[in-house]
Amino acid sequence: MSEYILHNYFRSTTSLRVRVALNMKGLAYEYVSYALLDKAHKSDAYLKLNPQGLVPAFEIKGQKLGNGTILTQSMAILEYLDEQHPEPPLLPKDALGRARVRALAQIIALDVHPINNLRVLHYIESEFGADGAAKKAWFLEWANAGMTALETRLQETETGLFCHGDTPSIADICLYAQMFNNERFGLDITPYPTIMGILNQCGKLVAFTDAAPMVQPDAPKT
Ligand SMILES: N[C@@H](CCC(=O)N[C@@H](CS)C(=O)NCC(=O)O)C(=O)O
Repeated sequence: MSEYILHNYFRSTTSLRVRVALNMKGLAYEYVSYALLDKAHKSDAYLKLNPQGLVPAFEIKGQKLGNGTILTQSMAILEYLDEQHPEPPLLPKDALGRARVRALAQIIALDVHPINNLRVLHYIESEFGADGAAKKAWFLEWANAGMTALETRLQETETGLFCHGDTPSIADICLYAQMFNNERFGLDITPYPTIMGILNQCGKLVAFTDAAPMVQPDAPKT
């Protein structure tokens, strides 16, 4: 019996972040799917788990912390998992290293992902008439801005096989997850050779590939 339930969706990149971390830590979990296109994440039942109506939500069975047996916000969940299950670490041991890794992760988690999220794309469509081409242009503008900044930061000496040294951290997790959105919108990755190299390293790790959208139980069978 697993201790955790991940309320998520195969294509959700924030869910994917948590799946990678769980895999890295070797933690089993129950997978509960909410089809975003069917608005399952806006159901009353799901809003009780996460009033934001966003996936993922992470349930710890049998814990009584007030009402808070449900964790939300993927980055908070990653840090919780890292604190509870320190091996292998998702953050460096030194404070400067942690600040660097969090900054790299946040380029994606705070400055790219939120403005390219499904609800934002729906909103610019319904309120401002953005068609498919306009939504793609919107996505690419902000994703390329983030990738450009990240590629520049990755020229720093702390970068190794991964974003920080030779082991994966939350920065690599965010980058790997973002890659799937980038691909869906046809972002050209070739201007970002360091990012490409790091993604290649992530792709060698089963913890990452097992978290990929198309191998999840709710992914469409092809
Ligand atoms: N900051 C939140 C963002 C969660 C989020 O935006 N999840 C997306 C899927 S990747 C979602 O639920 N989107 C549904 C929508 O936009 O309606 C986190 O990191 O957990």
